[in-house]
Amino acid sequence: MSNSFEETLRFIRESAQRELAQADTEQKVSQIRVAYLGRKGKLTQLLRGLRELPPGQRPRAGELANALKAELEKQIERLLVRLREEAKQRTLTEEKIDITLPGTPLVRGRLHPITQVMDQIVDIFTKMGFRVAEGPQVELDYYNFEALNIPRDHPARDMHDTFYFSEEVLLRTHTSPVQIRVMESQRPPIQIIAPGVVYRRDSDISHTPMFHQVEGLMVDEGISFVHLKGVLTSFVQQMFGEKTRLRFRPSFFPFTEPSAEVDIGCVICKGKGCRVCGGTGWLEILGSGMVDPEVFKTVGYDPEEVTGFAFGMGIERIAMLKYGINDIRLFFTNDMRFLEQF
Ligand code: 2U9
Repeated sequence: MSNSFEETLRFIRESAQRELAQADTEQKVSQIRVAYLGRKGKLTQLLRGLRELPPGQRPRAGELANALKAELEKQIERLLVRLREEAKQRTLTEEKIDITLPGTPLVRGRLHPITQVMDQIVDIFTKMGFRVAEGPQVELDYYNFEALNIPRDHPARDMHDTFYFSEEVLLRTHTSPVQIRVMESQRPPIQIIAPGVVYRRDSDISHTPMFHQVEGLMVDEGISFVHLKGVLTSFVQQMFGEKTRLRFRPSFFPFTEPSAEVDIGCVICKGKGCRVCGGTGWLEILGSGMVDPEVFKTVGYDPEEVTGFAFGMGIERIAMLKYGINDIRLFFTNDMRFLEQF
């Protein structure tokens, strides 16, 4: 066999080993493997060149070259196993977790105060037999106003600062359209509440452009003001306490006749008179009344056959009175110091 072939083999062997001795990462070892044993590697090229040797020298040369190939492969494999193990040990020591360190405290979530009050109100009425009804927030002028006895030129439209999309389409200013839709689709008896979000162009210490309402409607033969008083008295006592004083004060709404607003004895001064109740000793908490016969006619009910009562309240106002909050905007600024108190 030619000396030069053996020399080349020795040279390859020594240089591969020298390089492997210095390789301290898996990546470097892989690069060495490619450089010697890969498709264009030094040893692979040499093995390919065997066919240029004289036939008599080929078997021995092949044996030696293959032996070197096997030796290098074994060496590389052993080195890789060692490096992987060393890397593992390093991470185990470096990434040790100190279980005595204090953890990051978890912030406990809770329901928004408006949701809590809303749930409580819904609970009180569903226990009295009312069912929850829902409807769209983007409404037609017809359901929000016309069907509720509020025609276009009616002065009551001024009370509702409305967000309009077009002449006919608007953001509902109360949940009353839900009751119209329910009456359109079914016959009495009806006993529903309509909780939900409503919108009015108004913003100050006691108004936000979006707020929540719960309205109620009970319709059947023989429903009278007595039923209205009974249901609302029971509601007030469950919501504000059994001993809460209340009064029904005559009022006006286009969709009810007669109408009454409900006041409770001031929760702050207990009726003595203070700034919150304007010195009257009373706080207005909801509006109510007997459904106007015009509204019944619009949905195809005969006002000679059925009567009904309705009521409506703003949830933010109820929550403010219940918790003694003086600025409605606190509900919507997402200040954790405020929200965490509920
Ligand atoms: C139908 C018929 C009658 C719902 C009613 C009130 C009185 C009322 C206000 C309370 C505070 C709105 O959020 S607020 O500004 N609501 O005073 N709402 S009677 O009467 C209806 C509803 C639907 C078909």
